[in-house]
Amino acid sequence: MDDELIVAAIGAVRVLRLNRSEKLNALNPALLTALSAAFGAIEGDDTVRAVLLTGTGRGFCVGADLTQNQGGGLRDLGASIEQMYNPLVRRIRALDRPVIAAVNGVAAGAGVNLALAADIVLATESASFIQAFVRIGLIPDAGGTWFLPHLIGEARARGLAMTGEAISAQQAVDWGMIWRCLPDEGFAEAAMDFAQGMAARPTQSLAAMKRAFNQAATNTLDAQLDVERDLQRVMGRTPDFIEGVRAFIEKRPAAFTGAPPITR
Ligand code: T3D
Repeated sequence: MDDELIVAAIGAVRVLRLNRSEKLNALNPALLTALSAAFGAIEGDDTVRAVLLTGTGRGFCVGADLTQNQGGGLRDLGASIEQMYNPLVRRIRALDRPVIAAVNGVAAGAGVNLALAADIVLATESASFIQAFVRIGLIPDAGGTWFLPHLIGEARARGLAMTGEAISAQQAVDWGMIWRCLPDEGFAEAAMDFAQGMAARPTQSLAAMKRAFNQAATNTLDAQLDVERDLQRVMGRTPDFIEGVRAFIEKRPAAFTGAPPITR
């Protein structure tokens, strides 16, 4: 099958739709390879100003395809994580464009953590999030042991990981794990509208925010103040800053282009 991932360009939004609905979009090597290729293509394409990651059917993604482990033989899970999952999470975090995960249904295992790697997570109200790893004797991977305590604190992180209990989309919002829960009806359209809105924002500023937030996780306040100074210096040279100020003075909406900083 060669359509495990459906890739579509809608305006400046690149839509990546996981497409193994019969398996709730479980990740097999073909799908992981397609995701990697899709992000590689986005990295080299400045016309893309936002990425929307979502799934087909009633699931978003239920993590690794467990049928790979059937038969009793030992697989090197570390190799799979090193070659497939970790590069993907690093790519999403490092991408200089916003990534929006639209969680259209159940998310489990690495599927949850793939969503949490995104900059903004939207979920349909009937979606649920399950750190299912403990149910099969694993630990949260794809960044789970890092994302969870940072987003929701140690107590909830450990509780979710160690019990494997599901939480609803609304609970995920209430705990600060995701950005917003939206009605099931019209979810796909609402997520697309949101992504289009992100694509119309000042792309360079969003990219610089990602860089700053990535560094903030390990920096002292002192070091982070320097990071902000340096990034803001660059932002001050972007056409979108000039346009943003002009639009404010002229009392009209800004028309951002995402163009790079002026170097002269
Ligand atoms: O490379 C590596 O292996 C290392 C990386 C590991 C990272 C991981 O993500 S490990 C964790 C993997 N994920 C899970 O453990 C979740 C397993 N799935 C479930 O627990 C349940 O499916 C759900 C609670 C998520 C949903 O339950 P339900 O009742 O709504 O659906 P279902 O009937 O269980 O699933 C529907 C179909 O999807 C079913 O197929 P069938 O019987 O109709 O042919 C089911 O087998 C399949 N499916 C669901 N999850 C997976 C899967 N097939 C393969 N792998 C899955 N992870």
